[in-house]
Amino acid sequence: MTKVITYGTFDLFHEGHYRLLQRAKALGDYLIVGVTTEAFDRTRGKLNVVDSLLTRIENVKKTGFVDEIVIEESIGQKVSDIKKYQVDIFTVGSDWIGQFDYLKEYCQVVYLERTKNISSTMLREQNRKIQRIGIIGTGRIAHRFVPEAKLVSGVNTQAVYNPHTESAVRFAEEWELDPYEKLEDFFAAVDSVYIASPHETHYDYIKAALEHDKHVLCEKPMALRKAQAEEVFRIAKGKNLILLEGIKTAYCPGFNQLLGITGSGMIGSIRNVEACFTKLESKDSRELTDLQYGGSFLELGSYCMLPVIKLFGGGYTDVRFDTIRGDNGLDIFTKASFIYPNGIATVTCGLGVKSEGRLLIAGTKGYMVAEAPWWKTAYFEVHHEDPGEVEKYSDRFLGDGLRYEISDFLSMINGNGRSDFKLTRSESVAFADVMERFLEENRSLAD
Ligand code: C2G
Repeated sequence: MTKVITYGTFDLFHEGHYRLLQRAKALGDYLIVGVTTEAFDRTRGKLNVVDSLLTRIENVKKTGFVDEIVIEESIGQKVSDIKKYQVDIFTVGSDWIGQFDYLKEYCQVVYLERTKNISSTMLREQNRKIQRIGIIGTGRIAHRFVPEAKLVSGVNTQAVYNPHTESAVRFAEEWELDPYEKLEDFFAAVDSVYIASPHETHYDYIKAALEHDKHVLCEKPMALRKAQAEEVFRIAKGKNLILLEGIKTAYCPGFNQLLGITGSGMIGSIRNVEACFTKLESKDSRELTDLQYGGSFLELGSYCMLPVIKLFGGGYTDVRFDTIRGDNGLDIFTKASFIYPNGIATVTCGLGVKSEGRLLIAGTKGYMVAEAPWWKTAYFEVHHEDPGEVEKYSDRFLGDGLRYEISDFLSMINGNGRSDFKLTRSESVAFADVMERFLEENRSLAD
């Protein structure tokens, strides 16, 4: 008798799960399925699991393919299950290719092709749709998006668009998605879009997506002009669609804990915010060669402005930019100084100058400090007058951290949980306003 084992969360049970179990059963005579506990899913960083363990087990059972169910509670369990149940074949979907090769020491390992397209209308008890997400753009950040989205239950990344067909096809092959070269067809295949194209194309893509009634998660900087940001938010609101700027820091648990503490009054009234982020880039990178839309401020300014605008708002009385330029005239280092009626802030960004990359928030009773990489907030300290009095805070920042914004995006679409306070429309408009001022001062804005 050939014994087969597979594992999964099997949340919001769909045809991808069904087809996986069907083919897993066909690999042998006896199928064991390990269903993950909520606690295990939490430790491996899976977010938004909706169904209870019992419901998920019931759904797996209902397929009729399963001979035995076990509960998966920890990372090391697969090896012990394989030994304990004398398993011949371990199988899992191809989205895991390579990751379970270590089990080859104990049994045969088979990766079954993942089901690319999940129908959005498949009805379940809760009548909840799987959000079919399509990606516009195929650069570095788009590559990070797919594995992060996989860890958010209830979304399925299934399509990619790039006007350069070759890039779309290559990306689609790597991540098992459908490539599209026509925007109309792409929009028809998805419920919402993630925009990760070059900065200057965001506005047109956002408008097009909203016109096609798609929710939008757009990489930062979402817009480079204030009026454009206001316009797209107006359209989204009028159509009851979600439009969210993807600044990952805004959605991560550690940064929200930090903001919560500033709000508690623990360091008194905030008077100074200094945020610095530098990342050395090679001279021929897009960031340092695109004379119109490259440069340190456009690349990193959104992260650094986030704590400033969150804590002080958009009502500064003055902002000035001091830049150091590279040989081609592009800013390789920028300091933006904001003056508020009751506080001051500096934002420091570097692509060709390296600095410490710290976030410092000073108040009338103490200060908070988060060292680099504070934009992936995992640890920060609260200091007071007495240097010995230091409170230390830490939180989880898992993987590339995009899962947090994807999870909030999904919650907003489903209308459960009010996450929009994490990055409000007026805050995104304020970022666009600063970007526009910077571009006006530093470059002639091309229309
Ligand atoms: N699957 C699939 N097609 C999809 C979605 C999922 O073939 N469109 C497969 C997955 O590859 C996996 C199974 O269905 O083999 C269960 O998927 P999930 O519930 O998402 O569980 P997963 O996070 O993949 O857990 O220890 C757990 C395992 O590592 C797998």
